[in-house]
Amino acid sequence: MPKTRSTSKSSELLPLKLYAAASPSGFRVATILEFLGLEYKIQTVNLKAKEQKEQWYLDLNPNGKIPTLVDPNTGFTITQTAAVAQYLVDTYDPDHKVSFKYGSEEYYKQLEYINLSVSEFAAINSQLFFFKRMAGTNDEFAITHLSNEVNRIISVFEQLLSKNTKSGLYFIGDHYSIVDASIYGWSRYLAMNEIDVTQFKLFKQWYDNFDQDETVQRGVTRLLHN
Ligand SMILES: N[C@@H](CCC(=O)N[C@@H](CS)C(=O)NCC(=O)O)C(=O)O
Repeated sequence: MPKTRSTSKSSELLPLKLYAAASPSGFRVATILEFLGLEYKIQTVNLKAKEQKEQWYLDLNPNGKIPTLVDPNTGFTITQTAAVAQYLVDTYDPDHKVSFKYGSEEYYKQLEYINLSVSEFAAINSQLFFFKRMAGTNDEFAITHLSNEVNRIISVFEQLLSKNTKSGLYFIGDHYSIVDASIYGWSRYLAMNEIDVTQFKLFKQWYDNFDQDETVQRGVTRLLHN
């Protein structure tokens, strides 16, 4: 069972350090840090300049991608957004503001949806983004296949949202969680990937609400203007 630190004494905590960029994975973690009310400093990693592949960064994150979180309060360095999200709630969310109680049904739903978010939604969107904007060729087969997959996953999200009694507001239960933050990352880039979400009514409603949330916007703004 995870051990949490008391956030009531968060003023005694040293600021956490987030290595990130204004990109889907950066927005996911910044949003969670904001929801938890944690102090954090951002070091922007210049992805275009390939700073993420420089040795000093690879020493922190051998996978050479953002984000990386360094927590001076525990001495831990964590990479991979799903692991960072789990670490943050295990360590700093004893009251389950953005998570669910260990061992509950909602806890396992959280695990399930986060896996869907990182292993399919994020990974496939990221490949689609590459073929649409970076590959320099027009590979119609890849673009059609990946666009169909993204649409399929959003239709799964639509079903998940409809199953929640708070239909269209939160993925699980009656409050935002690391699941919403995780799915939000690539949801911000669907228009850029030319994915039209108008047919997914609950997903669109969920996205608009989350995107307009003041706390979410604080994290987004910090990354955009760092
Ligand atoms: N599985 C990783 C994916 C992270 C990722 O794809 N980060 C992108 C930005 S959103 C990145 O650093 N791209 C630069 C690169 O691939 O070199 C995670 O969840 O943290």
